[in-house]
This record gives sequence, structure tokens and C-alpha cells, in this order.
Amino acid sequence: MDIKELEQKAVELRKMIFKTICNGGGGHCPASFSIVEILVVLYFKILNIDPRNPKDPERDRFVLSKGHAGVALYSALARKGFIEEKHMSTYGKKGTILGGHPDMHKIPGVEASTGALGHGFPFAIGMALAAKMDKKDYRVFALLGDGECQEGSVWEAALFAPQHKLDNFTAIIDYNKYQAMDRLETIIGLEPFADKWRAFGWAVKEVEGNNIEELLSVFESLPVEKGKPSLILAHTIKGKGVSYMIDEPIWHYRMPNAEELKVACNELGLEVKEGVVQ
Ligand SMILES: Cc1ncc(C[n+]2csc(CCOP(=O)(O)OP(=O)(O)O)c2C)c(N)n1
Ligand SMILES: [Mg+2]
Repeated sequence: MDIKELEQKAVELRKMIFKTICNGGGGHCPASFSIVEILVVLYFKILNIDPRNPKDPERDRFVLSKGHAGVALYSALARKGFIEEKHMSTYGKKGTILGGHPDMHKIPGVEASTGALGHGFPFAIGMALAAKMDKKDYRVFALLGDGECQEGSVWEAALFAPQHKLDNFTAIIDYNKYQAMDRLETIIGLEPFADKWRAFGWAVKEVEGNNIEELLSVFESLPVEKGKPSLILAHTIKGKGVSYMIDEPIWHYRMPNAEELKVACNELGLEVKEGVVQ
């Protein structure tokens, strides 16, 4: 799959995310849009996974530590064939396997139940340690929010991974500069962020996190440094895809009204009929 096809996948994923969240009655659109290109590159180019054998012991593992963007993960899993696409319309409905946050016991391809921020990352590091102990070749990836990095458990795990030379592990930080209610810098700033990770013993690369080409070139040359865990600091745009959701933290939780729904559908290339996204 070339760059153009991957970019097209990103367009499709944003549509699926928006449709699923709006028709399901709630969810985190901007947080999901932020990570679309990262998921596309991982799921369609990098991860060694097979939807026909989701529990293959040799598979690569991906953990969405910022579990509130679960719908973005479900969309990638659906497009990859882990989930039947018809299941996407059950999101938010009674009895669905697709809850507001990912459940590893219900959804094929979900490696960790996440949503309580600060937990998926250490969990994933444990998986990478297990691979080393078992002398297995699989790799482990975890995707964190930048606001999530205000959690103490993140920094405890950040100390642990370099100590064990986990160069089979890659953390990606969705550095969109926003958390739920405001800009990060207004609440607890993280700069100099890359230097903090370097000081903890990580090999760091910074990328434009909504740029498929840049992401691909970094992911294809992992580990960043042999003998160290890799940290990809991905500068992203929270809400990318719907103009009014960018730089407006209110959209972290809010759902569009009828007029806003029309505008968003127009921007994403979707249709809306009687309040239902088609
Ligand atoms: C331990 C914990 N505290 C609070 C929350 C509520 N919460 C959900 S999303 C969010 C904001 C997280 O910001 P960030 O990690 O930057 O993710 P983004 O929304 O930018 O993707 C918060 C505080 C949570 N899910 N878990
Ligand atoms: Mg953020």
C-alpha cells in the first residue's frame, strides 16, 4: 500500500469514526481524529498481525493507552478485518461489544482494556519484558495521550523500560497539546518533553503525527537506537478533520447539534439524513 492509499485509508477512518460516534450517541471525536494517521500506518504497514489468528503468540501487540479514543481503534480493527464492519453500528447500543472504552475480553484484536489513563503504557511495557524473557521476536507498541503523561504511573514505567533495555518496545505520544478541558501548558506543562524522555534513557524521534510519510519513515526504522526503548513524539492536531473542533477544548466531550452535524459531514465527505449520518 503506497502513501496515497494510506492517506485514503485515513480519510475513510475519519468518516467511520464520526459516523460511529454520532449515530452511537457519544464519544471522543477530537481525541480519535488526532491519532488516525498513526493507526493507519501501524495497522496497514507496520504491525505483524493477522485478523484470522488474533491470538497468534508471535504477533506484534498494540495497546491504545488513551482508551477514550477507542472508536478510532475499533475503526482500524474493522477495516483490518478483526471486527465485522456491521458491528460498528452497534456502538453505544445495549449488548454491544464496542463500549466507550476498549475491552480486551470482548473485542478481537484489542490487547488491553484501557480508559483509566496511565495504565495501558505500563501494561504494554510488561508485554515487552515478557517477549524478552521468552526470547520472542514480537514487538510491542503503546499509544499515549500527552495529558495522560501527567499521570505518575507513566513516569514510573518510563524509568523501568530503559533499565531492561526494551528495544522491542515503542511508545508513541499523541502530542496534540490539549487535554480534556484546556491546553496542557495551562494545566501542567510537559516541556522540555523530548529531553525528559531522553534523560530517562529513551531514544526519541519527533514527527508530524498527522503526516503518513513522516510516520512511515520513523516506524520503518525502529528501534530508534539498539538497546533502548523508542519514543515517538508525534505532534498532532486534536480534532483534525472537522475545522470547528480544532483549538476548542469544549469538543472533547460535546456532540454536534443538527447544524454542526451538517457542517462536519460536509467537511468529512459524509451525508446526513434526518439526523443520522449515512
Ligand atoms: C485516570 C483517569 N483520569 C481522568 C480521566 C478522564 N479523562 C478522559 S480523557 C481525558 C483527557 C486526556 O488528555 P490526553 O491524554 O491529552 O488525551 P486527548 O484527549 O488529547 O487525546 C481525561 C482527563 C481518565 N480517563 N482516566
Ligand atoms: Mg492530548
